Amino acid sequence: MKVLVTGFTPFGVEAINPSFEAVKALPDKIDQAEIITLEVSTVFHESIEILDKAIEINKPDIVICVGQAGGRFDITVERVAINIDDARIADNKGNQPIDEPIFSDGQPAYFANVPIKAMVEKIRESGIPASVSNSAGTFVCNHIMYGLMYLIDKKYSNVRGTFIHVPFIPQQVVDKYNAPSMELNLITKALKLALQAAIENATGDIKTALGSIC
Ligand code: PCA
Repeated sequence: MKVLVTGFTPFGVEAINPSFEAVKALPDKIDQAEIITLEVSTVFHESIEILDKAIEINKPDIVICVGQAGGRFDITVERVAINIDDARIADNKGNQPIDEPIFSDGQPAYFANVPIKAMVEKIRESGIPASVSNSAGTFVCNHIMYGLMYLIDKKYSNVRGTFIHVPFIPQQVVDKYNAPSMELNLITKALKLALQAAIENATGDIKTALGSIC
């Protein structure tokens, strides 16, 4: 089995992106699965093109894209991606789409097709806070998750995947008042556990109450 794991380049005012820092620290193998890592630019559409090429070349069974969610305190495994770009800030090439569909021939939304609850439970069992998220936002992270699930729908029907958001690491919040952070080694450990759960629970998710009440 092959697993492709991507992280993003730094964006906005940040000099570092904990997603790729954690991804590049992953081992080459988890159980019997080969782990392939890739840094993706925080740029609308270009990110999906890079991902598409990487899937074509590496032929992974599972694809997990990872990104920074500054302000979240825990590891969040995303359930759904929506067909909209609505950027509050520009991406790394100055693009700032507002209320534009990602693919005009795509579904309004796609659900993750890996066992997200098994992934969350496995992380929590090791004492690291994690939850299911029902929104990946409307910036480049939702964009690449939507792109991944669109590509799976249109081209790579045997691939399974989702997106995982990770918090800031401590060095990013030194000058931010009251902002949560998580040690990089814990983020890497959580990603490893999430990948393990995705590899182990290939055929389906577990039934456990991890929904949210607003
Ligand atoms: N986080 C951003 C885009 C890149 C990243 O790491 C997001 O949540 O959309």
